[in-house]
Amino acid sequence: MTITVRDVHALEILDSRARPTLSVAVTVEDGSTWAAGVPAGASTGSGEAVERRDGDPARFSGHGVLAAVASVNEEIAGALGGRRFESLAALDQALIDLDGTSDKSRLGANAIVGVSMAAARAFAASAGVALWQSFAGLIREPRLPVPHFNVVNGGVHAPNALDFQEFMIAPLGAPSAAEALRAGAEVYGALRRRLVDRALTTGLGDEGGFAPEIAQPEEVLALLVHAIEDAGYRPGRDGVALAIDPASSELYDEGIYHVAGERFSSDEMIERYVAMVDRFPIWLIEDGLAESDWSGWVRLTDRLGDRIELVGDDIFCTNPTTIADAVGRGVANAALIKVNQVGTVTETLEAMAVCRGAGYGQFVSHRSGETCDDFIADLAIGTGCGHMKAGAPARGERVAKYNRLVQVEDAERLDYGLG
Ligand code: 2PG
Ligand code: MG
Repeated sequence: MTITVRDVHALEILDSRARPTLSVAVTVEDGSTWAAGVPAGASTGSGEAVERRDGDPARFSGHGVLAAVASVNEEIAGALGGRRFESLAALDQALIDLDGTSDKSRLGANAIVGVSMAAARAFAASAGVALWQSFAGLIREPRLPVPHFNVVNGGVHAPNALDFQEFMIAPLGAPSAAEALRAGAEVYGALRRRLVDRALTTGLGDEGGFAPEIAQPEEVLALLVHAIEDAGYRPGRDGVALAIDPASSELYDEGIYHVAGERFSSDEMIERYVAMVDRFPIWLIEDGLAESDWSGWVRLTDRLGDRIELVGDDIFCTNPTTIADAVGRGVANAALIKVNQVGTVTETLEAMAVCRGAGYGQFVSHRSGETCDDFIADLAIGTGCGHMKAGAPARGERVAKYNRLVQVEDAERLDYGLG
C-alpha cells in the first residue's frame, strides 16, 4: 500500500448535535478523493487528544472549527502535498511530528484524525480492498461485531433526571448481523410502546435513545428486560443481553459518586453493580467508576472481572501507554476504542494490539457527536474485535454504522459475534 498525496482539504460541516465539525478529503495521485467526517464527544476523558475549537462566542457559541479547518488546508496540506507514503503508519507519524505536541492540540486532534481517517481509505483503495479488509489480521481475523444499541440516554446526553448515560441492548445470541439489527429495532419499538403506556416521554437523547424521566438505573434495566420479552427475545447472553455506560467520571466529585440525588462511595457503587449483575442480564459495564478512581477500578475488577466485561473509556482514552499501565495493575478487562480520543488510526490500532496482547477486550465506539461516516463499522469488522457501539437503531448518523455491517455481511461470508 503506497499513496502519493496530491491535496488535503477540509471544510466546516455540522455534526448530529448541531455543532460544527470537519469534513476532510485526501486526494491522491490518480485523482481519486477519499473523505472522512470527524466525530466529537461530550463526556470526554481528561487524557483525550485535544480538539481545536475557535472559542469565538459570535459563532456557534464558541464551538466553530475554522482554525482546525485552516490547520488542514494550510499547514497539513502544505506538509503532505506531493509526498509519497509507504504506509498509513508513516503518514500518521508525519502528522504527529508536524503537530509537535503530545496531545495534538496545536493543529487540533479533530484536524489530524480527519486526515488520518481519510488517508486510511486512500490506502485501502490503493491496495484495491475495502476499508475493513485493510485492517484484516492486524489484531485478529475479521468478523461481524455485536451491535450495542444505546436505547435509553441520560447523563450529559439528555436533559432528563437519569444520571447514568447509556443503557444498551446487545443481541449476543443473534445468528447474524442482519438478525441483530432486527432484534435491536424490534426491542427499540417495544420499548417505545412501554414508555407510551406509562405516559413517559419518548423524546430522544443525543445518541438516539429515549430520554424518559426516570431517575433510578434499576428501573430502566427492568423496563429493558420487559421490552426484550415483549419483542419475543430471551433476555440474556443466548438472546439479547444488557450493557451500561454510567460515564461515572461525570457523577464523581471529591471521592463521591452522585446518583439520583444520593451519595455513594466507590465500594458502594461496586456493590450496587454487583446487585445489578445478579438481578439483570448485564454482560458489560463501561466506565463503572471514574477516570481518577484507579484504586476503585482495581476493586471493581477484582469483584466483577470474572463475570462480565469491564470497559475503560475515560480512564484509558484509547491510549496504548495508559492501557499497558492498567494491564499490570489489574484495572478493567477491556478498553473502549475511539479513533478521535487518541487522534490517529495508527495509534488506535496500537491500542487495540496492546489490548489483544493482554487479553483485554476491545469495544469500538462512536461519539455522541457524529456524522454519517461509517468508518468505525469497518474498523470493528476488520480488527475482529467482536463488539461495537454506535447509539440507537435510529437516527441516520447511528444507523449508517449499523447498516454498513449488513452491507459487508451481504457481500462477504464472515462470522458474527464476540468470537
Ligand atoms: C461515551 C461516548 C460515546 P461521548 O462516553 O462512551 O457513547 O460519549 O462521545 O459524549 O464521550
Ligand atoms: Mg463511555
